[in-house]
Amino acid sequence: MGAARPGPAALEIAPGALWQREALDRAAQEALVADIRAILAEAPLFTPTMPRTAKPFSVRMSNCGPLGWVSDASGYRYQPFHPETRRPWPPLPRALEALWTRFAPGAPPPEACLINYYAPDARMSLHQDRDEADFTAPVLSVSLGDTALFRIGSDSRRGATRSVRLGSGDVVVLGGESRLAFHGIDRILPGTSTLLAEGGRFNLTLRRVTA
Ligand code: MD3
Ligand code: FE
Repeated sequence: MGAARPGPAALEIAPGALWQREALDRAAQEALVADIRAILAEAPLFTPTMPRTAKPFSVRMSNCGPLGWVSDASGYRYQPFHPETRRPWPPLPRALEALWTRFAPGAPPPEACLINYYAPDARMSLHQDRDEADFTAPVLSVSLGDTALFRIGSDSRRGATRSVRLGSGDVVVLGGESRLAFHGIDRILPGTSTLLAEGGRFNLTLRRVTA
């Protein structure tokens, strides 16, 4: 926050992955956080577990939109209801639909928004997102709160990777070849944003799930 950053042009951080720094100003970030808090009041953060090992994720999650991503003993999947309350996910806020129109013009409407919350010590190991039936639509990521050290490689786990610091208000559009790229969050840089009173970071990913 605060410090000047280079201009409005998107940077291609991997083939097809466009990083738009400070796409959202402070007021837009605050409005989105208010939307997220209202969603979490209806669909609380839950702690997903790994299918094989039952090990808990350090990231806590919720969703909005018709479908939500969950992980538990039965595996990874999209489903239309919260795993604990069994209630339908809250609808997608209009502001997120507008971001999709702005950054993924022409793509079919998003069906899921995964909400990831990173406490200062949370991380996400290198993985691919391949639980969707449609890989032609991009994934759109919005970062809110503390800066994260994000790593992205290629569609091979052994390929070279590049790291970038995702700040609050940054948007990344993962399309084309990058849609199946390995990626993860190596760490959160605590105390780098004043957006969230509790600290840490929200990441929102808008996704098309069905073909
Ligand atoms: C590259 N989230 O939810 S966002 C995830 O910051 C996830 O919470 C991270 O990886 C986070 O699955 C990274 C950037 C991102 C999101 C989706 C992608 C990069 C991606 C899908 C395909 C390729
Ligand atoms: Fe991912």
